[in-house]
Amino acid sequence: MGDYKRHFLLLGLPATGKTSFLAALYYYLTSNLPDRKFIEYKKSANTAYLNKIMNLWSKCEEIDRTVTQIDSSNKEVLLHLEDVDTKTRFELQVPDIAGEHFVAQFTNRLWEKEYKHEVEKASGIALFLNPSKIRNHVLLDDTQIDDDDFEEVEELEPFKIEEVPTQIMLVDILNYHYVHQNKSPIPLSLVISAWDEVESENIAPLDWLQYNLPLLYQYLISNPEKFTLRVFGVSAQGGKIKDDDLEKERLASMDEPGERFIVRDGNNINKNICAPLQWLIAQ
Ligand SMILES: Nc1nc2c(ncn2[C@@H]2O[C@H](COP(=O)(O)OP(=O)(O)OP(=O)(O)O)[C@@H](O)[C@H]2O)c(=O)[nH]1
Ligand SMILES: [Mg+2]
Repeated sequence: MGDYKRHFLLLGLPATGKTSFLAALYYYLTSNLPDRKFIEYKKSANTAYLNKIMNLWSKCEEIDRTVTQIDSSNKEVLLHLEDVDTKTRFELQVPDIAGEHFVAQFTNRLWEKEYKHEVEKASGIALFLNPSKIRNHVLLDDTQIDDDDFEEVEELEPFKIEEVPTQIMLVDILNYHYVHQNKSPIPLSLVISAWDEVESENIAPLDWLQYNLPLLYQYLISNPEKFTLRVFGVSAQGGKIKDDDLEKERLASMDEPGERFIVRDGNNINKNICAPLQWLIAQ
């Protein structure tokens, strides 16, 4: 039985669902759900943090922004897992890092030494995107100014680097990661979170990416020597709990919280919340 360590990065701009996913994953690992792929064979040293986020998740309460926690914006999380089918045991290291950290990588062009070590150790990345938090690109047509409107030029907002479109920021951040890591290509599990909010469109996650973030899509599929890509639509909560009391009540009253999971992988819809990590582990 080989014991080994797999180290993955949870990467994502602020409020993209990283902590909610981790909370849901921890529920899955420690629950009695049938047909689990992985179980926790030994308690994590980060159990207090994991229990805290899991309890909020199970009650459908909003989880604190990771950055607002007093002690740190980076929560080390080390899980001791066993693959149920093969009985292989391994350590899964998934630091829960605040999204602001990734915005700062883009705006300041700097990495902390510690983070560099995280990247060097990583054998895969789970990149989170929240469809309702995307800053869209501006079309050239939107910026055309007629002679009559000339005076308006004076009123244009100054450029703010933190306000560039989401996909530009992500391509840049991903390229940084590619340059500094040791595995080529890097397995990249792209998690489109809050999938419950797009689910009605009945679209495969890869197609969603192509239509909504074409630059990011093209960057990822045209650089197979950099990334091996798989796209998942994931709802860790099962629905909207913010500003929707009825939906929150419906979700919170479900007997089995694991029934809330929605995972879309291609055209397949299931409740296997660990799928994005399972795929990374298999690479
Ligand atoms: N509808 C819906 N909203 C979700 C889901 N998962 C997360 N959210 C919402 O997305 C927002 C951000 O969730 P977090 O899990 O805190 O995101 P994060 O990436 O950890 O954010 P930072 O720690 O700030 O970087 C919250 O308002 C959540 O309620 C989901 O499955 N469905
Ligand atoms: Mg967080």
